[in-house]
Amino acid sequence: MNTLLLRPDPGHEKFGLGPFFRVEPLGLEYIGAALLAAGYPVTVADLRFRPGATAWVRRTTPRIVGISCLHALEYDRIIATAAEVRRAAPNAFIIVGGHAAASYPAPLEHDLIDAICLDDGEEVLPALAKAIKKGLPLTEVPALRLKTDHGWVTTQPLPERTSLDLIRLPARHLVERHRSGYHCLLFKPVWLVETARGCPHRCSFCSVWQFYGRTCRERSLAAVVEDFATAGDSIFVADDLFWYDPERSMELAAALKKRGVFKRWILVQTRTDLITKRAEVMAAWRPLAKDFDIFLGLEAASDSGLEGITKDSEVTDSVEAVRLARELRYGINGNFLVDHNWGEAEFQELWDFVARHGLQRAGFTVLTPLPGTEFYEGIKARIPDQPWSNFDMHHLLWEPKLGAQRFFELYAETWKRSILNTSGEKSLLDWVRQVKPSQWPYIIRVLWQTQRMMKPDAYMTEHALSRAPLPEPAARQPGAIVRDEGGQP
Ligand code: B12
Repeated sequence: MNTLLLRPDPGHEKFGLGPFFRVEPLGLEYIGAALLAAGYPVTVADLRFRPGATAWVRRTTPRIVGISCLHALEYDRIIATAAEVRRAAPNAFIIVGGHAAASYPAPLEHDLIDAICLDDGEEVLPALAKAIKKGLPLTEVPALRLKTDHGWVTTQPLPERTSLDLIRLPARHLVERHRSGYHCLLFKPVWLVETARGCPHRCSFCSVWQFYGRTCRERSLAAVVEDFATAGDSIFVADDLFWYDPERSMELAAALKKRGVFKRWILVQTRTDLITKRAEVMAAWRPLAKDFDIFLGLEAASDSGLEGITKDSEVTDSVEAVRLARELRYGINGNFLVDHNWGEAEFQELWDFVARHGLQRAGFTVLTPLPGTEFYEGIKARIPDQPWSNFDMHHLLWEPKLGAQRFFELYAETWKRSILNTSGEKSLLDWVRQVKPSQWPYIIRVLWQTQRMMKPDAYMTEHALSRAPLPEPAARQPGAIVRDEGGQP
C-alpha cells in the first residue's frame, strides 16, 4: 500500500526567476507526514533531480501516485508525467493536487489521471489511501474531481478548510537527500517554511485569494517556532502574505527570539501597506536574521495602474514601504507587472520609477490571466489553445498594443535595468564574489540562463512557436493596467 508523491520538473524555466529559486516540495512533505501518521508508507520524489518517475515507480511499486501541480504553466507537463507513471505502473491510482490543480482542474481531466484533489491534501490523501485499502467507494472521499464510468464527478467538499493546527510538522526527512540542491539566489541550501495560508486581499491577477475565499489560516505559534528552530539557516517563508496579522506577528517574533532563533537569511512576501501601517512589526522581526529580504508586490508605478489590478494600495505606500524597510536594513526585491496594452509611455514611466527609487532589485512579469481568476474566466474564450507553458508570465497570450516585436524590445530593456543584467551595474564578478568557490558553477549557470531575459529575440523565438494564432488585440480586460488618454483608469 505504498504511496509515491512526485514533484515534477516544471521544465519551463527559460524566463523568470525559476532558475534562481528551487525549493523543497513542502506541500508533499505535509501530506507525507499525514500519511505516515495514519500508518501508510510514503516516498516523496523530486523529479527536478535524478532519477526520473519510471525509476521511482519501479523502486517503490506504489498503489497510489500523487503528482503535484502548483502552477498552471505545468499542466501539460503533469499529463506527460502521468503518462510516464501509467506506463511503469498500469494499475496505480494517479491523483493530481496542488494550487493550480485545485483552483482550475479542467485541463487535468484526462484519461491518464484518476482524480484531482480540489483542496489541501493533508486530509484528502489519507482518506483516499484508507478507501483504496479497504475497498470503500471513492465517491465518499471528500474534495475530489473523480473519474468514474459515468464521467468526471465532484465529491462532497471537506466539512471545513483544514485547520493548520491539525497538520503535523512537514516530514522533511522525506526529501533530505535533495537538500543541497534547494536554493534561492545566493543562499544554498534553503528551507521552505509556512506559518499561514491564504490572503484576504483581492488583486485581480492572483488566484490564491479566489481559491481560499479571501481567508487566511494561521498555524499556532508553538508549531511555527518549532519548525523555524529545527529548519536550517536560510529560510524562504511560503506564506502568501507575511505579517498579515500584526498582533500575531509581534507575538511570533517574541517567541522566536525567546527560543534563540537567529538565521543567516530569511525571505518573506508581503504588501506595502502592511509595512507602512506597522513599522513596529518590522522592527521586531529584523533582528531574527543576518540578512532579511522582502518580496514586495509593487506591481505598478502609478495609482491608476494599482487601481487597474485592484491592489487596494497606493504608490505612496510603495515609496514609504521601501523607505521604511531600507531604514531597518531589509533588502527589497520588488515585482512589477507589464501589460499587453502598454504603449511606450507606460514603459518609460516604469523605468523612471525604478530609477528614481533605486529599485533595480526587481522582477518584471507580464500581467497574465491565470486560471482560477475572474480575469481568466473573462478572457479564456479569446485565448484558445495556448500551450500551458505560456502561462509563465513571460509570454504574450494575445497581440500587444505595440506589436510583439516592439513590446519585447521594451520588456527586455526593462529587465536590462535590473541587477540581473551582468552587463549592467552588477557584473558577473560581483555576483561570484558573493558566494563560496564551491557555488561558482551554480551562480554562473543561473546567471547565464537569466541573461536570456534581456534579449528580445529570445522572447520572439518562443512567441513564434506559440501554437495558436493570436487573436485581435484585447481591448480593455478586467485586471489590466491601462489608462485612457486622460490618464484615468
Ligand atoms: C514557493 C512558490 C514558488 C517557488 C517555487 C516553486 C517550485 N517550482 O518549487 C518559486 C519562487 C520558484 C515560484 C515561482 C513561480 N510562481 Co510560484 N508559488 C510559490 C508559493 C508562494 C508557495 C507554494 C508552497 O510551497 N506552498 C506551501 C505548501 C504547503 O502548499 P502547497 O504546495 O500548495 O501544497 C498543498 C496543496 O496545494 C495540496 N497539494 C500540493 N501538491 C499536491 C499533490 C497531491 C497529489 C495532492 C493530493 C495535494 C497536493 O496539498 C498541500 C498541503 O495542503 C505559491 C503560493 C500558493 N499559495 O500556492 C506560489 C504560486 C503557486 N506561484 C505562482 C506563480 C504565478 C509563479 C510564477 C509564474 C511567478 C513568476 N513571477 O514568475 C513562477 C513560475 C516558476 C516556474 N517557471 O515554474 C502562482 C500560481 C498561480 C497559477 N494559477 O498558476 C502562486 C499560486 C502564487 C500566486 N499568488 O499567484 N513559485
